[in-house]
Amino acid sequence: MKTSKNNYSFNFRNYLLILLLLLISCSTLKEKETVNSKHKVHIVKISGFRFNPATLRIKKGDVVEWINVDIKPHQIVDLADRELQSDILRSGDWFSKSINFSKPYICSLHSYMQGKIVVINP
Ligand SMILES: [Cu+2]
Repeated sequence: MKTSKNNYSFNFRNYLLILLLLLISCSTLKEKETVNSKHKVHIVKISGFRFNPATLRIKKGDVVEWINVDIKPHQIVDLADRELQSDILRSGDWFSKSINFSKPYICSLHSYMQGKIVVINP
C-alpha cells in the first residue's frame, strides 16, 4: 500500500514538473515572437530585369530579402558604401540583409537595373 502511494505522489510530482516545463517553453516562444515582430521582412522580387518594388520604404533594421525569379543571374550592389553586396544570385537564389540606412542599389551585371531602399525613421 505504501509503495503505491509513493508511486502516486511521484507521478503527480512528474506531472507538475512537465506542466512547469510547458509553461516555461510557452513563455520563451512568446518572447521570441516579440523579438521577431520588431523588424519586418520585406520581399523584393527580381523579375524581367527589374526590382519589384523598385523603391522600398522600410523602418530602420528591417530585413530586405531579394529573390531572383529571372532565368538570368543578378547581383545586388549598393552605390553608397558597398555595404550591401550579394553573391551572384542565380535563378531561385535569394539574399537577405538587415538595412539601417537609405541606399540606392543596382545590379552589377546589368547596371540599368536600379532600386532604392528608403529608411523612413533613420
Ligand atoms: Cu542583373
